[in-house]
Amino acid sequence: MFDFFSKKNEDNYERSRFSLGLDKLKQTLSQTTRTLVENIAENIEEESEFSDFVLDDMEDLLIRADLGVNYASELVDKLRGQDKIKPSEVKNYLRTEFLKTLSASGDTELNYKQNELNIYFVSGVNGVGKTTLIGKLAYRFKLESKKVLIAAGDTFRAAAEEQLDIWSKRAGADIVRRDKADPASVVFEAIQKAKNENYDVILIDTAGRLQNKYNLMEELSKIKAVIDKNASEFLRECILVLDANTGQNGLQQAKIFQEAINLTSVAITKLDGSAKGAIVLAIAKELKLPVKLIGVGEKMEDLKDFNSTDFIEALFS
Ligand SMILES: Nc1nc2c(ncn2[C@@H]2O[C@H](COP(=O)(O)OP(=O)(O)O)[C@@H](O)[C@H]2O)c(=O)[nH]1
Ligand SMILES: [Mg+2]
Repeated sequence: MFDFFSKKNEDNYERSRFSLGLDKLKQTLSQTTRTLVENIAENIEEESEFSDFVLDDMEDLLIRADLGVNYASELVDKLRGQDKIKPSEVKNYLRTEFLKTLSASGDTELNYKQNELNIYFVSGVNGVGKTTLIGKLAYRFKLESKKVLIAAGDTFRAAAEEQLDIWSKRAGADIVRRDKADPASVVFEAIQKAKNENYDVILIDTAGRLQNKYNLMEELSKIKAVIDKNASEFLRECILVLDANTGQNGLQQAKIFQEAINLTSVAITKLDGSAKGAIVLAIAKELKLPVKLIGVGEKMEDLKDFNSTDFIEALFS
C-alpha cells in the first residue's frame, strides 16, 4: 500500500532526479520535431513509392534538418530499390534508425565512481556554454552532497574566472584560480588539492578561443597530459560542449577536439528553442560519441541527463 516509500521507488527517484521529463523534453525539441520529423512525414507519407525523385526530396529535407550529408544519404540509400518499407511508414523508419544510431554511440550516463575522485575535463569553443555547464554540474554534485572543486583553466580572460567564481559560490563549490597562470599548472594544483583534501569531484574549465586553433589544441593537450600523469587512477571524463544552434558546424568542431584530446562524451547546450537538435544524432552517428548532458536554459537547474529513449519518444510522439 505504501509502495511510494519502497527502496525501488527511491532508486527511481535518484535516477530521474536530473531528467527533464517527457513533456518538457517534447516542448524543448518541438522545433526540431517540426523540421526533422513532421516536415519529412508531410512531404513523403502520401507518396506511393520511394522513387528516385521522392528519395532525393527526402535526402534534401534531412540535410536541411542538419542531420549531415553522409547520414542523410545513408538513410535514403537503405530505402532505394526495396519495397518492404512504404512511404506511409517513413516516420517509423526514421524512428527505428535514429534509435539504432543513438544506441550504437555508447552509454549515455555520466560516469561517476562513489568514494573516489572524479575528474571532468570540459572543452569547447568560445560561447558554447562551458563555464555555465561547470556551474550547473557543480550545483548538481553539491545537491548530492559531494565535495566539489572547480579548476579555472580559462586563465586567458579575467572575466571568465570572475564568472566561474560567481558560479562556484552559487553552487557552494571550492575553486582554484590563478590569474594569467599557465592553465596546466592550475589543473595540476587542483589535482594535488583534491587528492590531499579528499574531494569527490574536480570540474575543469578551459579556454575556447579558436582564433589560433593550433595554440588552443596544444593548451588542451597539455592539460590532458597533466591529468593523465597525475590522476591516472581516477575516473576521467572528457566532455566536449557544443551549442545546438551551430548545427553541422558543431560536428566539424567536434572532429578537431576529438583529435587533440580523445573525448569520452558530448554535452549539447541551448537545446531550448533550437531547431537544430538533429546535431545529437549527427554526433552519435559520425563520431560514435554519446551525448550525456543537455542544456535547456540558463538557470542552475537547467542541465539534464540525456536519455536516448526519451529523446526519440519526444521527437516522435
Ligand atoms: N538558453 C541557454 N543558454 C545557455 C545555455 N548554456 C549556456 N547558455 C548561455 O550561453 C552564454 C555563454 O555561456 P558560457 O558558459 O560563458 O560559455 P563558454 O564561453 O563556453 O564558457 C551565456 O550567456 C549562458 O547563459 C543553455 O543550455 N541554454
Ligand atoms: Mg567560459
